[in-house]
Amino acid sequence: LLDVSWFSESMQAGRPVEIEPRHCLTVTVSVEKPQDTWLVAAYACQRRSPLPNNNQLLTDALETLAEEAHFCGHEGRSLAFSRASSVLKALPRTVRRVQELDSLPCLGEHSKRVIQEVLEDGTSAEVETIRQSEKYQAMKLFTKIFGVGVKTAHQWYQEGRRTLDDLRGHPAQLSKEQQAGLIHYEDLNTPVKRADAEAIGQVVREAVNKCLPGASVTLTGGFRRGKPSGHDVDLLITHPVEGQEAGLLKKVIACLDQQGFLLYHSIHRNTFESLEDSDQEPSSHASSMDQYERCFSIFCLGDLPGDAQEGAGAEKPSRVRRTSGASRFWKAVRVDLVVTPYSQFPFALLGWTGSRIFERDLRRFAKREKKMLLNSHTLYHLEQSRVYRFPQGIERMRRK
Ligand code: DCT
Ligand code: MG
Repeated sequence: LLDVSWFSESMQAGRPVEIEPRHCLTVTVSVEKPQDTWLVAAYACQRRSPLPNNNQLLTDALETLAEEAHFCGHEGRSLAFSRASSVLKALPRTVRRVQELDSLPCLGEHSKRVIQEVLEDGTSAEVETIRQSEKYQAMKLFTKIFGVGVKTAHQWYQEGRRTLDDLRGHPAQLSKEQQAGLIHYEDLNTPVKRADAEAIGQVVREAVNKCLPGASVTLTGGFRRGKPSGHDVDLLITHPVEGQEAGLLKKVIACLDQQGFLLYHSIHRNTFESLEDSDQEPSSHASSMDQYERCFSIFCLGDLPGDAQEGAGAEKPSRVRRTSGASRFWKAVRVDLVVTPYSQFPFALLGWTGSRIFERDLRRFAKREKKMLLNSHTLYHLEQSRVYRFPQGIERMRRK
């Protein structure tokens, strides 16, 4: 509040008005939220991973840059932008000024520049140029096809292909997986809701228990992190008696196929050595791909015809049903089925829960800070040359 008496005297005397602190009667200081809210750990596995994203506009921009770098084969650059985005996702409120980010890890100059642009103008010219570019649009379109990676997408782009119709014209050049991906393109790029994922989990659980009573099916991936929707359904299968799971996947797939639930499937056998045979140091390469037996599949998920008319906004779980119905009350959904021996299940569960950056940082944290190698099969102490085992037969012990 200004001392108004002084102010009006000066004005009347025609003196220039210069306001100084001594003319102030009271001073109001507005204090920003304390800095400690911005203390964010450098490893994703050490920071909070809230589901609500308070900085969607910023993280979308950074993820476009990450995606573009990935399309160009610049994995280090792509990872840097993904890490910057992951840090912003951990913040408890919306960023207003770029200076607020000074104390945060993983934010390079380039990321900060883009963030500043978005904060000031609502968009970043660089990001918009990428989004409009022919190459980015074609690469995005192609890599969203099931079974198509960056290499194939890039090759098609180089050959001058730009649209899905350009691919449909040459089906013989596509793998079986890619053909299925193209047929169900729209469905597979429509988010899967939690209720649908749980319905599919239940159908698989019934088939698994028919083939091997006592086996368990666990919904993992983004749904296990609490996400309300995802791009696929990730299911882990195991049995408390180690070894019983061998040969199970084939039987389960045959059972599901017989019931008409599968639009596509391909089984890949496991490539790991049994833990019994190997007390050696596990491979330390950064790939997140594990070596379990798995089936990449496309399920047919459908509401019963009556459900469409009921509606009235009420969301009800869809049911998985046969493809043979005359009406189009069904949707194709990507489902990954992964079979793990019981002793490796905890590591598989941890590895398949995600997110991608969380898992990457967890492995980095284990190696750098704890001198341990972690992957989706095991945990190994590098200095003690020791494998950490999950106690076998724990279920039997519990029952006793
Ligand atoms: N994963 C990983 N590294 C990768 C890819 C996947 O560690 N490069 C792990 C973490 C998540 C899990 O596998 C399942 O993968 P996705 O289904 O691709 O991820 P998601 O988090 O389940 O995403 P969405 O909800 O979209 O399916
Ligand atoms: Mg998933």
